[in-house]
Amino acid sequence: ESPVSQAGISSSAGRRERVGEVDCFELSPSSVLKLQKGDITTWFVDGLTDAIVNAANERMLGGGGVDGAIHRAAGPELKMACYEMPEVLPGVRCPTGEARITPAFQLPVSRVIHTVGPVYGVVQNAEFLLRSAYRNSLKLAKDKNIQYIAFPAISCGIYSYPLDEASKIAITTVKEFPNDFKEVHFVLFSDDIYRAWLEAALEFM
Ligand code: AR6
Repeated sequence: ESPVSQAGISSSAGRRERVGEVDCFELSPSSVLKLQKGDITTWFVDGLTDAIVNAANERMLGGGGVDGAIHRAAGPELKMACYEMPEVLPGVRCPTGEARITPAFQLPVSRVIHTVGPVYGVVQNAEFLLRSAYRNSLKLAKDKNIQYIAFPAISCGIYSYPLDEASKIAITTVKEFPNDFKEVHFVLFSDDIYRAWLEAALEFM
């Protein structure tokens, strides 16, 4: 029995391949989507053309969850770099749905892309804003010639986006992006989130 059916997930995707702990799906003949469980602060490919995405807040000065973990691992220079980003409104360096880029300092990747997902249940257009957060992160990465990018599950912690909806949005936004990245990764912190992403990838890829 395959690991997929053992996990109780309806199997369909012919283009899924499991390599070690990583699930791989073809985005294009030269581009792969990869899902794995893990800690995004230790993820890297080459330290030159790679970036991780941070699920930040509009102030961009750190916080809990993955944001706190990324700031701790990057060191205090990251907060200084964020602080220097211009405010577009008082206290707002990155409006919800947009993205900003900084160096990564002590992290093993070359850059950190900071994006802000919606707080679920507070705004009407949460789906649009979550899509925008993924899409604007991908656009910024492409502008900066990033070849390898890793996302966490934006809005799925403190901002409490339901996992089944968030995973569909994340996977379909990456799939629909005209991307020529070598690899787009999701590094997912817990079993339930990893399972939701795997189900969405099996359904939509
Ligand atoms: N690696 C990968 N994923 C992680 C890690 C990690 N090291 N740590 C946590 N996660 P959250 P949000 C997962 O709450 O919902 C912050 O205070 C976590 O399990 O970090 O977008 C910001 O400053 C969850 O699946 O982000 C904002 O104020 C996912 O990362 C607010 O939280 C996102 O959870 C943003 O809330």
